[in-house]
Order: sequence, then C-alpha cells, then structure tokens
Amino acid sequence: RPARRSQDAERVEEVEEGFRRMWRELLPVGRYDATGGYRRHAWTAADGECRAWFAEQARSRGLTYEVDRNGNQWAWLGDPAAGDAVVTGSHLDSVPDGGAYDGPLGVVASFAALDALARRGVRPDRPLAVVNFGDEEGARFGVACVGSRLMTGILEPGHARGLRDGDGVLLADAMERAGQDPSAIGRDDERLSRVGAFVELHVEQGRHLADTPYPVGVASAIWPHGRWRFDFRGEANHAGTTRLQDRRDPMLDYAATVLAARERARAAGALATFGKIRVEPNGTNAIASLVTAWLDSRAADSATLDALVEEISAAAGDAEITRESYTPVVDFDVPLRDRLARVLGGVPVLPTGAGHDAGILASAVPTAMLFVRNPTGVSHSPHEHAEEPDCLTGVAALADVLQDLLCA
Ligand code: HGY
Ligand code: MN
Ligand code: MN
Ligand code: MN
Repeated sequence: RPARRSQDAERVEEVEEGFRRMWRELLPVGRYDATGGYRRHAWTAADGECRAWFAEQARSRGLTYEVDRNGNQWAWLGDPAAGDAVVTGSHLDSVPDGGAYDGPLGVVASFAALDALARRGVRPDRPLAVVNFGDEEGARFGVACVGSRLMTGILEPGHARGLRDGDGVLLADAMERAGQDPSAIGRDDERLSRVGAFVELHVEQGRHLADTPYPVGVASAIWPHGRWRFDFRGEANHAGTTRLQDRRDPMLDYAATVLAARERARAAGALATFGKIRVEPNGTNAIASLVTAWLDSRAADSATLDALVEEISAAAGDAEITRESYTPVVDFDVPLRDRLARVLGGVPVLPTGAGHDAGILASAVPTAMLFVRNPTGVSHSPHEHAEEPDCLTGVAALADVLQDLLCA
C-alpha cells in the first residue's frame, strides 16, 4: 500500500515537472521587456515561435500533428479520422501587453493532462486531441477568434482575407508569409464532424473564484459581446492660430462619447470600453482630422447590449459606426457542464464576460470550460497571475474530466 502510494506520488510529480518545463519554455517568447507583458499577435514572429513550440510538444510525445485549413494546430492521440474525438486546448496568441496565462495556460495544461493520462495508464476508447486555435485575441486584425470562427463558418473567408492590421497589411498576406495558404480558409465541416466534445481550460478573467476555497470552476455562459469602430471626422488646422469657434475638432466628440459610454453602461449594469484609438494626423500642434476609436461592449443579455450600443451611438453624433464583430450569448452544453462539475466533486459554476474559442465551438459541438482561479482577477495585463498550485489542480481536474469523457 505505501509503495503504491509513493508510485502515484512520483507520477504526479513527473506530470507537474512537465508542466513547469513547458511553462518555462514559453515564458520568454514574445515578452515585452519594458512591462513584462506579451505581444504574440497572430502570424508574427512571436506567434510563429509559439506555434513551433506546439509542434515540438506534439512531436516529442509521438502525437499526430496537423495544421488545419484555417491555421489551427492539432496534436492527436489516436486516429483523427475515427470520429467522436475529445478535444481540449486554447490559444497561444495575446493582446498587446497581455499576461502569460490567458490562452497558454489552457494549452500547457492540455499537454500536461495528456501526460497525466499516460502515466495513469488510461487507454482512451476515443481519439483525443490538443488544439491551438489561431488568432483568438484579434489583437492585430480586429476580429477575435478568427481560427475557430472560420472553422465553424461564422466568419466569411473573403471578409477575413480582407482584414488589415494597423500597418495596412492584409490578413491574407500575413498568413501567406507565415506559410499558411489563405485561399484554403473557411468552414471545415469535415474537421468539426470529428469532434465529439471540446473542453477549454482558461485562467479566470475576473474574481468569481478569488474569494472561494475553489481553485477550479466550470463555466456556465459567456455574455454577448461585440466590437464597433467609430470614425469621428473633423478638420486639421493649426493649434496656435485657429480660434476655438472656428474649429471642427473630432477629439471633442470622441471624448463626449467615452463619457456617455461610461455613464450609459453604468446605468444598464453592463460594460463599455474604448481601449484603442487612432488619431490623424496625430500631431501635438494640429487639430485632429480623424479620430477612430474602437468600442468593446458586453452585457448579460443581448437586449441590454443592443440597447446600450444604440445609446452610445446616439451620443456619438454623426460619427460613422461599423460593427466589426458580434458574439451572441453562449450557454455551454448543460449535460456536459453538469458532468464536469460532478466529476470534479461539485465546484462553482460561473458565467464570464470574456470571449473564448469555446464560445464559438459551442455553436457546433458540445462544449465546456474550466476556469482556474485568478487571485486578483486581473487579465489582459502583464499583472495577470495564477498560483502554480492552482494551475496544477487545474491540470489534474482537466485530466479527470478527459478520463471520464474518454472512458465512459
Ligand atoms: O476579449 C476577450 O474576451 C477574450 O479574452 N478574447
Ligand atoms: Mn484574452
Ligand atoms: Mn483567452
Ligand atoms: Mn508651423
């Protein structure tokens, strides 16, 4: 009995060491020294390094490695074509100056969970895959979850190819330069039909678990959310000679809209954020000719969200407004999420305002999410954090869930 226990402890120790090794390997990739945050934008060199790391994880475990038509990476245990696969994973790209955990924790935990299953001697009856969805954050081309949206047909391939980054580079060209054929992107029913269930582990981006004794929770729903571009037009002129009454300064309309968004969101019990702007000509001593600002808005239900964006738009005067993306409410598969909560012995089930590839996959296959406790709730910031013991509990929880799904 004691001998058995120490063998089990050794196996757990090996899995945990593997987790730490993978974490150490990824930590320097795309790190921005000034802040300690990450810039791993889709189809950049840093993203390429993350993708090479993923391919190496697959190779070193003897898994079958594939890149799908939409640039998502897959590592398969078992026959990919057998069908009814259990798939786990997340993303490796980041927001500008993002944290280390948002995305990578789910991918690293997925490989570590596979290691745990191997050490437990689990022989799956179904294929099992780890996936890295491409361009989850949409930090470069503006639309989030590009890889999963293309695969499920939610994003039209022609529209995706035509998206441009801040330097005017087409998504199609960026993909091509990274070795991915942009003419092949689009809905991938064949691949989707192989997936029986998808489970994404993610660091919690909020404080639901922070004040509980639970290091892991299960997601119930994702708030509806979207992105809108506001173009406020004015007239460039000299800052030192143009009388105030003669100016057409779009910065004023922009500022008024930001304040209105804050006030209307507060009144609606919802969220509205202007986190990115572009100003032309962007000179200190010139009145702006154009302010482009991006609104990210989210609410518990779509009626509230739609009404809020309507009100903010009304406050924006004659700004030109373009909806760039919209994700309706996601209710995760109830039998699957109940099953996860049961396997984990009754953990909190919580909603989130953050978007995920799991939210996109949920439209096509039974999907669930696990959240790992975030002690501060901070995310999309270099200060994002999760305690290592909580991450390791997440790995064990994911392994338990996968084992249950694979062997039942
Ligand atoms: O923006 C989001 O909600 C996500 O983290 N992609
Ligand atoms: Mn994120
Ligand atoms: Mn994420
Ligand atoms: Mn001058």
